[in-house]
Amino acid sequence: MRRTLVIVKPDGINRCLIGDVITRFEKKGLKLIGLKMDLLKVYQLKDHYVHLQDKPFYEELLEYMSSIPCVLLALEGKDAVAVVRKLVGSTNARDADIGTIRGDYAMSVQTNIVHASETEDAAEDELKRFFKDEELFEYDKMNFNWLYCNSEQGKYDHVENEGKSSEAEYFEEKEEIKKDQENE
Ligand code: DAT
Ligand code: MG
Repeated sequence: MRRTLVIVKPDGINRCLIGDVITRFEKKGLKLIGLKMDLLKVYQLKDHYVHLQDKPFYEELLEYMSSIPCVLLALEGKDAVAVVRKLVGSTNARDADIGTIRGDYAMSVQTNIVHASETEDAAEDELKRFFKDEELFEYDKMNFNWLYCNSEQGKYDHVENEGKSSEAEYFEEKEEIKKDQENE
């Protein structure tokens, strides 16, 4: 399972979209493992947006993101980083696909409702930047077995022969191992 960060930005807060944004991720099947409101500090944002420091809109971006509190979500799921980016849509909300959060709710390249981590490495860095360890939770959620099949849950990971992904193959493999052991 992977973890990723989503920030409901100041425009998302002002447009009364916190609930809608959380609902989309929940309904998709992502597990909320952290949730809080926080006024983001400029020093945090300077790290967060370091890749944009030479852009003309950089100062404006820092000011906008620190203007009012944001809502931060830590989400967990299989391939969570890529899945969340797909649900969020492309940066320029006018180009974003309909059905995505940005495509459905926004008109701008900057006031585009949410931030979502771009890569798995970035996600881990960003979660550390904005959440303390004790603000992220591990718990069993009862929809897990309805969301993922056995191989997606990693139940066959111990099978030596890679590529055995279906349940039938797994049990065939187990039978063979059992027979071999009996014959030894
Ligand atoms: P994303 O948020 O899709 O990961 P990014 O990392 O390139 O996109 O940019 C981060 C944020 O910076 C983006 O959500 C809004 C702002 N931004 C990006 N391009 C911009 C532009 N041309 N003008 C104003 N703000 C921009
Ligand atoms: Mg980005």
